[in-house]
Amino acid sequence: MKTAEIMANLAAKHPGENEYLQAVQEVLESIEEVYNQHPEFEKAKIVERMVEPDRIFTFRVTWVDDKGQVQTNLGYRIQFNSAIGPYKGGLRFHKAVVPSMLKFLGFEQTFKNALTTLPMGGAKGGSDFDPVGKSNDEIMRFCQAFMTELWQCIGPDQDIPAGDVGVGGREIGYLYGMYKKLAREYNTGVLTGKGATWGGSILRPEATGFGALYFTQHLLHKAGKDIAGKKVALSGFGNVAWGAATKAKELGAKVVAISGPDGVCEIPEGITDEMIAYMLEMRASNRNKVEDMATKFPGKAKFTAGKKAWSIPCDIALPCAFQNELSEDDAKELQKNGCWCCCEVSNMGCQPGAIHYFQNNGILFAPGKAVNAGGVATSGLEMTQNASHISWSAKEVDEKLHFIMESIHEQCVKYGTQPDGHIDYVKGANIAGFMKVATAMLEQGII
Ligand code: 2IT
Repeated sequence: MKTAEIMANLAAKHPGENEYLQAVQEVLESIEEVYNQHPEFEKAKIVERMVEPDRIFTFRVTWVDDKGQVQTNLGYRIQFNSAIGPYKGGLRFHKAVVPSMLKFLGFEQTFKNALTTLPMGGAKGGSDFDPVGKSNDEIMRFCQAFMTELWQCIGPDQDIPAGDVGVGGREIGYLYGMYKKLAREYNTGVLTGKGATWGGSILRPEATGFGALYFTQHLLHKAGKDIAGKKVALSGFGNVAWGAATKAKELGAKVVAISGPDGVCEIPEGITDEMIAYMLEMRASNRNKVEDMATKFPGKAKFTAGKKAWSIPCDIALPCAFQNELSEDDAKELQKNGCWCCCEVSNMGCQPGAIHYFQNNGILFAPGKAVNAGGVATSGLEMTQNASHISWSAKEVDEKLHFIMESIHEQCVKYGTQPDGHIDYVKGANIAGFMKVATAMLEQGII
């Protein structure tokens, strides 16, 4: 495989799509050696086919705001790869959404879903709609307008969206309501992350964060360590950060920082249950300000404007917010302040320079597509429950999630253990996911 040549071709076809190119580059670097041992992959041009989405839907979404003004946004669904199952992946509502962002996410999703042990292909979608400052009614009208186009692209056996940044249980509810009206289909399996009373899986809201902590525990145990008593700094305060904070606290860690676009809240005594519950209210308010935590809990949470969670001394850093949120300089600052482990919970949360810095300086590091796969895995469990018209208990779902995260960790160890014995989790996750998708593509012929 000629990585440089493939990257140059891709860059020429998708000029300026830096996030997409960054995600592809990381995977190709990891798999090059294994790929070269399989001439049948080269002959079938597996990599050249895998880096391009199967298809992209783009549509206009027009809705009316609370002032009666007409608003227009763009909507997308990118069906990336269906080699191992129907298209599956979240919807992101964020003002910075552009095709490059959704292509990177769809590409990552393909490998992540392959790691979950479940038969799901990769997809991503969303809109440049900005939920910040919107009322509940505006969110509903936007979701309904978005679905008037999206419904044609999806189906319980074709493509199953879920939430991502800016899309949680509330949005999935409005989206499903409109899907039902348009499609006259009452199969709840068309979306995951639904409400508990209408087909949603118990533990799906918590699953990304819980799964991330289960993975972190496996990684730490493998390195002869444990999370109990350790200081954890995490970024964000949305659904993923909430689940991660809940489980970290339950496992005996002290969550000493959460952050938002406005700055960081340092919590020297560790986050409390009340604060964790308040994270949900902060998300629902659409204010997007972590400062609200300090206002609500004066003396316990100390807000500093313009600073990241990575400025707070910790043992373990958990990026839980957005891509490229942790730079090489942040990685250096973390290490200086005593951090020795970073598990990426957000998709591509660390910049390439940060990953290389961690890896070259003995800091344990694992990539998002392994660490955060518990979210989509539990979406897969939700699909299974919907298809068989049953609901599992929290215990059943949690056991399955545990099993899946352990299996993902094992796959990373299997494919990522280096000749000197240390485990390269980036390589491990990328090679394991790639081998599964590539084998499926090969067996299905040139399509
Ligand atoms: O990035 C992700 O894995 C998600 N946003 C969840 C996708 C899903 O289909 O549950």
